[in-house]
Amino acid sequence: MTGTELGHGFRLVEHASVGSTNDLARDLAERGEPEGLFVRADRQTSGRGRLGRSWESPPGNLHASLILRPARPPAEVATLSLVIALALAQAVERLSEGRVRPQLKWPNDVQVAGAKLAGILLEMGADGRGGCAWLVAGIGVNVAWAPGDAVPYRTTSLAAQGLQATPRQVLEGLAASMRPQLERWQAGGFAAARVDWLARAAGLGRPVELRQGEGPVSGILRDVDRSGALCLELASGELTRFSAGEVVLA
Ligand code: BT5
Repeated sequence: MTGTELGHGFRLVEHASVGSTNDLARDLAERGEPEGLFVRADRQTSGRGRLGRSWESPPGNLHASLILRPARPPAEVATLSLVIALALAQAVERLSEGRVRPQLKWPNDVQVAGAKLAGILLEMGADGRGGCAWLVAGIGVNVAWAPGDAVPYRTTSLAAQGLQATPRQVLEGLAASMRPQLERWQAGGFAAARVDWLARAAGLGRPVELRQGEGPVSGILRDVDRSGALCLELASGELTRFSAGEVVLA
């Protein structure tokens, strides 16, 4: 077993600079590392987002990847990004003593007042029997720095929200809020976290555009259902569920 005790049943290894913490965690997972290990780096030289996008990862921000071996059905595993984003939002709220109240944008963003604070990137390995052998949850939080005009939407950092913290402090807070969330997910899936998630949902009842493989779809964001799917009300009045894509709030 690798790492030192982080608390709440998690372990930690730390590096100064890596390509991507997800790559390190993935290698360890493939070599049999038990779940519960966070790999953290001060900076990443090729941090990534979803769909091959890059993630700006300067020193002062949190870049960490958690190895999990989820025991729920593989179709549900993607909902861990919703649950981890919820845990992160709770951790930030607690660290700020209630002054910062993050919202959640389906499926993987944590926002403050419409600006992106953090993102989650899930990567999984198959077990050859239709299941998931390992999952790596990459978590990037803008603690000290946000990219500003370098990206095509609004971003923010904890520092910009008036919260001074080290990446390690944010990770410790996240570990504390993540443990009960993971246990609840393990017992009841996303359905058990849904009410808490919706209480922080950004854009409920508002017009959104969902960008996805078959082209953009516009509608009113009505719900995220018990399976974690996004429910949009289309112009026809029809309610349609989506399991992947990117929500852009109008
Ligand atoms: C995400 O992707 O939001 C997932 C980000 C996951 C990063 C963590 S850091 C630890 C671990 N190791 C990794 O290599 N990755 C994970 P996505 O929803 O695709 O958003 C990516 C987009 O966000 C980019 O295309 C940029 O426009 C924008 N972006 C890049 N850096 C950003 C930052 N620091 N803050 C806010 N937005 C950023």
